[in-house]
Amino acid sequence: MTDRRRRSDTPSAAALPDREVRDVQRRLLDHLKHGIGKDAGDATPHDWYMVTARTVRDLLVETWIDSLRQADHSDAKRIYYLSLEFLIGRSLKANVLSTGVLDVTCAALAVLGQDLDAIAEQEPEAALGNGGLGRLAACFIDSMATVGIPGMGYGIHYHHGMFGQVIENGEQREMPENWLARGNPWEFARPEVAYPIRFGGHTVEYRDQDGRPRRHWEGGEEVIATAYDLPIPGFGAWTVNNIRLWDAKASKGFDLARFNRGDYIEAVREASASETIAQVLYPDDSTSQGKELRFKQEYFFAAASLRDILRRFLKRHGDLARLPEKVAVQLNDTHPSVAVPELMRLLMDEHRLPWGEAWEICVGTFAYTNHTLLPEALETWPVALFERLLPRHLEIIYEINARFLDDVRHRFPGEHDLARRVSLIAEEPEKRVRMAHLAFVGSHKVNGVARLHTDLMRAGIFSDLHRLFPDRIVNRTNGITPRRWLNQANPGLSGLITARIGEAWKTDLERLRELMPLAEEEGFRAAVMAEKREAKERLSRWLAHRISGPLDPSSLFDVQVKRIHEYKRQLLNVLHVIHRYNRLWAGDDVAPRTVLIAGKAAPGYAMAKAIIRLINDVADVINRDPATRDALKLVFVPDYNVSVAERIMPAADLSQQISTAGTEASGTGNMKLALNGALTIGTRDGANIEIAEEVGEENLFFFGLSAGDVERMTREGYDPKVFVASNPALARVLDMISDGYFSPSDPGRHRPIIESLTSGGDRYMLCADFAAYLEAQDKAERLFVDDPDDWTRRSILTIARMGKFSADGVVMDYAREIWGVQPTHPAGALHVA
Ligand code: B1H
Repeated sequence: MTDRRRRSDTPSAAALPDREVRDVQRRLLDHLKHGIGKDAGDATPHDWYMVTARTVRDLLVETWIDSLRQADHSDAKRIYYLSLEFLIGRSLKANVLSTGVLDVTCAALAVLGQDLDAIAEQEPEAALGNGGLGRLAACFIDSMATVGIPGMGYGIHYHHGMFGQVIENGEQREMPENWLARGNPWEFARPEVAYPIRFGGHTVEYRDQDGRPRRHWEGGEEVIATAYDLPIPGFGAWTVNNIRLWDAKASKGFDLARFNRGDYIEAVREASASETIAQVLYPDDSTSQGKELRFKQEYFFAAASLRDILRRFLKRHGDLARLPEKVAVQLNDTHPSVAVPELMRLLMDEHRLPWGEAWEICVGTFAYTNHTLLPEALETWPVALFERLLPRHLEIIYEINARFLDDVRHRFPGEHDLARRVSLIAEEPEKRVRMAHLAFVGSHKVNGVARLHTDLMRAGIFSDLHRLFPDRIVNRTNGITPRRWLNQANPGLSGLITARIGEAWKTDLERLRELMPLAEEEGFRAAVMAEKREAKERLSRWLAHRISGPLDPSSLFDVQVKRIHEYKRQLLNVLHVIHRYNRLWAGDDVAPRTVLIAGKAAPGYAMAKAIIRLINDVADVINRDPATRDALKLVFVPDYNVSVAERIMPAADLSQQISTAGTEASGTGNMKLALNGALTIGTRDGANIEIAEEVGEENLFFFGLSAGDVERMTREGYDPKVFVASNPALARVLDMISDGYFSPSDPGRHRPIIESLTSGGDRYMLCADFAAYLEAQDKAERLFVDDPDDWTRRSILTIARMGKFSADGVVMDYAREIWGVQPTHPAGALHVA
């Protein structure tokens, strides 16, 4: 056990006892023979992946069972993170690093003629999420395990995760994703954990033994929720936590009567229809589509999770009044917020608690994280849909609302409009349930994900609710796990850091501050610069198969990677690229630059897809132009996902975080890039503001309108045309796109994009920020070219000051202030042991 926990960063087979290597080798061959039925001569690369994963999983299992048993037997409060998304990515490398068996695994594989890096490429992505929200959930589970919080994630066992993106003729095409096609070696099926989940039916009133009126939900159809468990080891594998994903099974395999009548197909069809619930992740980031299947997914997983949580609680504790003392349930956005009326239903209808007691338990147990203020992303569900699928929940929501609004009217008698504004039900244009209001009143804490975002919650969409519950909204700025995003993604830089300050930073990121004096050391700067260069070359080699033409690793790597959305302003980035292209043509002296953009567009989001097409069309023209191609390259990297992110983050010089101020709740890619030494060019938005506070505003390039400016300009009337008219460079760029310079075979192709700016009102104020953006870009470039040494010094200072954004510290803050628990081994403790 202790041997296994000896961590290692870099393969150093020389120091390994033969016995250990032989042991791992024997385990690999055992799995190959007994699990796959082959010997080494016949094994495919995928076979090697499966057996390596199984071998590593074996190492996790002991600690996992220990952790589960310990949590079961201890009286400690349990934390449940309910999320419709867990964007896990690949697990092999992460688990090898967490269990500390990198060197011995590499050595054992080498003896068998295999290479761990190549094997790791065989693993399909667990892409059970869209973007930041889903990745945050995955980072939090990693951190909870690392700091020893007995936490568990609950989600859906999607058969198809995030679609694969291919670019054809410059356009995004979605490819179905099938990560489970060849089996998932990390998961454990738990068919014995199964709960019937009801949809439809009706409610009935009856009198209980004491003659009290009670309500009961019956009828409709039932779908069985059954569990799959994914062990997630913390670093050092002292605690291994669990993500439990629910799959849907038909409650009755066949309708026997139909089957006997000979209607075989119809009997099976009904069974498979209920199983569609877990089929596919909704690929929509930041918009709520309002589809019935999505509504069913939300209830299905929230209900199964609560059933499981209550079963576990009741095994140890009889008294449901103690639920908030022993259980915390974090709602990752409003997607699981139907859990609020579901818990009320369970407590009242099944456990016979009176309303007041049940409500107190609910509010004490739940907390809700808000991730967006964009109106199109705020979930509301038609009352009619509730009526049809969850009639009992609608009754409960009405009752919550009635009691809540009574209280509001009582406290603020003169304010007649207040009740309408805070109501859980929107009346216009059709009656809908406001899920954010439901989650808000049903939780004891509601958090935003960066300080500005939280401030805007208080001042904007939740201002009335904030007045009613002044202590409820708190801020918890997002964080990332340094294990995946530095240690795993960037072994070169990690090794360099560890060689100078030891490896304590991996579980205590504030320790990176010890790098600050090294920023002044010429030798260290040179080494960091060499690592960056190496990472850029690595990325270029990998990209060579995917795009045409090599990249120039000495050029400035300018990176914008994130979902494609108008508010994130990839379009502003492209406008700048075209402007540089014009300057090159004009003979201006501009430094060589490689602009990398990656991200997926929601399949139904036409403007986002149009922007991808524009990026590719612009790339096509400028990358081919012999007059400019040595100095400017634009690359759209297809199929952005967690693994691609791991390749890009280490190679970036400049990190573009250019959303319109007030629109990006936090951002987490901004943290990943900065932790890998990229300097940020960005707006005063989301977590950018706090990153600047940490790394020093002099070490990044802020530009443009603040959230306050945006708000004021909107109020006073914003006219993009004024900015176009006064900026010939901008006008020229817009004209080129509009006139078909980048789409000569179809000159009108990109006109709608430009019209959205000029006549469409430019909702995200690109025109207003254009000039300031160019200036910031020039400033960044001058530093990069004129004083690369100073650039690197700033880059080191940036890395050194990113400690605040470790998800470890973030989950510890959640633990102390929202969940009311103390981590068992806080950051750094691993190294005292
Ligand atoms: C974020 C979402 C989101 N905010 C709806 N909202 C979805 C909304 O499937 N849906 O319906 C899916 C996702 N995602 C992101 O959360 C924010 O835009 C980022 O700024 C933030 O960093 C991230 C994590 O908090």
